[in-house]
Amino acid sequence: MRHFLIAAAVMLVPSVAMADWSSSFKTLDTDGNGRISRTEYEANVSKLNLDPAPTFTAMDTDVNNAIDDDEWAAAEKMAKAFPVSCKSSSESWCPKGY
Ligand SMILES: [Ca+2]
Ligand SMILES: [Ca+2]
Repeated sequence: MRHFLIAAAVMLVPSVAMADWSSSFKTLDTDGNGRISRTEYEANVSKLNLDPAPTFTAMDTDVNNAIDDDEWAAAEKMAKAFPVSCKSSSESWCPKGY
């Protein structure tokens, strides 16, 4: 039983190679109000080592100058769907038609 639990715990540890977006949200939301402001994003995005990092404008789909949970989740999906050719570009965020 003990061995089973250890094996299960190992499988639950996320790959360190993948960015953990839900903890990244907390890293960016420095005042803890549940939304990432443009100021918070631009001050802290470099800590995440995202390559490429989405631009604030690309994520803020309702243009209220804040990234909420839903917008962050959408950004995660976009980033993980990024084609390799897109990643080789230094452009901040690929055009929608890729
Ligand atoms: Ca905030
Ligand atoms: Ca927004």
